[in-house]
Amino acid sequence: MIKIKNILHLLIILLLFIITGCTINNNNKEYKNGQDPSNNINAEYQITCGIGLNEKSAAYKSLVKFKEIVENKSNGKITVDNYHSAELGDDREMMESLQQGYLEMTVPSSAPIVPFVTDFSVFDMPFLFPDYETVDYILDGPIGQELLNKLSDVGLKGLVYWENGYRNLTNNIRPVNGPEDVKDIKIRTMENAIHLTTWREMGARPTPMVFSELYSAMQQKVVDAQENPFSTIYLQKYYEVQKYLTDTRHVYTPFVLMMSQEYWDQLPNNYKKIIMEAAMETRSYNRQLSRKMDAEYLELLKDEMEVTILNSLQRKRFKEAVKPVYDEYYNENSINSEILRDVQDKINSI
Ligand code: KDG
Repeated sequence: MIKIKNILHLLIILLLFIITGCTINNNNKEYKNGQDPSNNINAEYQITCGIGLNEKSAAYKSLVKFKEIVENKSNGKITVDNYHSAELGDDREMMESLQQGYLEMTVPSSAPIVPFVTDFSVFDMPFLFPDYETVDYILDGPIGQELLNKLSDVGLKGLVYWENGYRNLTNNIRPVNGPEDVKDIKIRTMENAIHLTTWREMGARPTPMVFSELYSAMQQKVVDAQENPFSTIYLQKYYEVQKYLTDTRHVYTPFVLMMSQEYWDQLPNNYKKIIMEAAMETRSYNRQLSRKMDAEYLELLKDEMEVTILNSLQRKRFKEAVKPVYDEYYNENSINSEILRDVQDKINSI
């Protein structure tokens, strides 16, 4: 009698499961559409990764390459499923998902990392990196690695730096040739104190906002301006809702390829080696692709927007206008200004 009752109980639960179509849980994870994407039954490990940029971005193309390398080198024992366009949340949400074990990998900008590891704020300093040579020298050197190591203290395993790129200003109010032209312009920034301070110093009115809300905010004129690399401006179609573009190149933002530390720790060493090899291979692939696309998309944007290319004197005036941001950074007790001093010393030594 007990046996029949148990079987009936099981059948009811199974029926409820089928009727409700409730989300498939796999390793404590919930997928947005209720489907478990790891359709490879041989997989021992399944990595799900989310980013904010769309499928045409260098970041997503680099994730596809990462997937290819990892699945080939592990003979399908590790599978990678990639999501784009903030389908799994914005940068902060995805990093929190890594910490909580609901997601294995993400690639945020360095700016949203700052609330987790303050020292990443060094990358938000305006006009810090004069060129790609200094970017690669710092990111791939001891200072860059020291920052990646700090992520482990907050449950995140920093692998390598990919590239978001040099950020440029777009707006709907007027052509911008100097800092005085951004006065009173409502500009969206990433959720980051230094970005806010930088634009306030120039007389603009900055508003922090997650990436996924930016297009509609400009469309509805909630903000007049934003700043992002040329590739993002083109691929997110910001030219549809923005009239003027200036190549300010005011900040270089890296992406950080990172995993859940908890997930990383339980991987066998041979699989950790495969993942690190894929991260290193895609690092150079990503930066080469990012730099190629940025140059190409600037040319395409010239057909869509009124573009101002600053001369050295104009760019110098922007640098002068944001100098107080450095004074504030060095005087701000809560920030480890030693890292900034190290970075500046190393850049000056090149
Ligand atoms: O995943 C995309 C985000 O990293 C986002 O930060 C991109 O530069 C960006 C922005 O302006 O928010």
